Amino acid sequence: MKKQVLALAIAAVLLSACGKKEEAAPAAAPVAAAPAAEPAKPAGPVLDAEKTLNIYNWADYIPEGMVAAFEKEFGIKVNYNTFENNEALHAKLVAGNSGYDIVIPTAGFAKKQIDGGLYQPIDKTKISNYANLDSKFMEKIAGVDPDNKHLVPWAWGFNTVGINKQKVEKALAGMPMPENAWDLVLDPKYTNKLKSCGIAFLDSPSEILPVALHHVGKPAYSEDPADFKLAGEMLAKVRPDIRIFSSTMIDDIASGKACAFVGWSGDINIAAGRVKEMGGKDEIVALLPTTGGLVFIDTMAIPKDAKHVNNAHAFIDFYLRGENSALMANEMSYSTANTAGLAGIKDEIKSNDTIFLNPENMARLIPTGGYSNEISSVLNDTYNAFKRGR
Ligand code: SPD
Repeated sequence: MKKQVLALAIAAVLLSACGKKEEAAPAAAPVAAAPAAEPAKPAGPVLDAEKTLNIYNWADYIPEGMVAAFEKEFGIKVNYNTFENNEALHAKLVAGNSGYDIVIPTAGFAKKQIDGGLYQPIDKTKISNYANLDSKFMEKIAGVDPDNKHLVPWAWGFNTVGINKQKVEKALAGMPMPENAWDLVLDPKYTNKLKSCGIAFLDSPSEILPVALHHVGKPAYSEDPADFKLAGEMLAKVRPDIRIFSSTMIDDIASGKACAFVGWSGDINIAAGRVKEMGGKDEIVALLPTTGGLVFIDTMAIPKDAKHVNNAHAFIDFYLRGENSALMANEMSYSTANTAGLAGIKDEIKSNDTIFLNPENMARLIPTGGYSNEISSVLNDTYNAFKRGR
């Protein structure tokens, strides 16, 4: 551990020596005439002449006020748009000229985007806070992005089963909870009962198929069409019981429209907090299935045709400040790969074992991965047939 801290400190020192070119950010207002001997204040980061930054991120995935804080400090106008799944982002990138300077793909999904040359390398010399990143995470991401050339972690979490405890207990009417929480949403024995209070699924092939494949005993990121057939048959059995397909289900959960859901850990925790804030009595819980939740690591990347590359680096550097990563974990209930953020994370978040997992739960998680372009038609067809119900 000590070694890691030392390594991070050394890296921080090396990175702080980065050069500055082009136009600097507006300097802070002078306070008083400085004595001649005082060292000059470091210049701000290099920015583009056009003070614009276009960001494309998942819905409900940034602390309130973070964009405004960046705009104020750097004098940059941020156009911030959201998408609902990796497929939507992918289509924009493949079409080209997306107009975005920063996008937030999931690492496993981004592999084919990297291989297809859709991103430009990150210039680490422009990111003084790069050393804040946890080397363990960077090694994981290097599996899809060798040498961490293109992807910088945003947050991580896992796809899992969530429930509204009181509503589920009532709908199950005395039937005990299954040992494996995935059965609540993937076994008709349970879905037949829970349909009365509403079952919601994330709406995307790459969110549902890995979970379904894993549940039928196949690799989550299988490339074998026969495995998809099996997963599709299993999904078809629960399809009549599913009420909602959505990738923005926080409100549906908090307002009681769904009682059991395949969702993202942080979004389920956000919904739980919202119910409490509204004085609701129901407990919303993200469960830790015995066979594991599906890990994802979301990352920042700069599209190859981005127009405001310096501004993008300035934002990435800003986001990697310890206090901003802490804000992210505190407000969005997702875990961070930023070691400098840990001290600022609230105890209630640190002690939530669906945000900061203990080693046992961590070991159970289904590792992150991605599908090749070759299997994507099988993946999409299986999902579409499931959603259509035939
Ligand atoms: N509220 C949005 C959270 C975004 C989570 N990204 C999930 C990617 C999983 N593949």
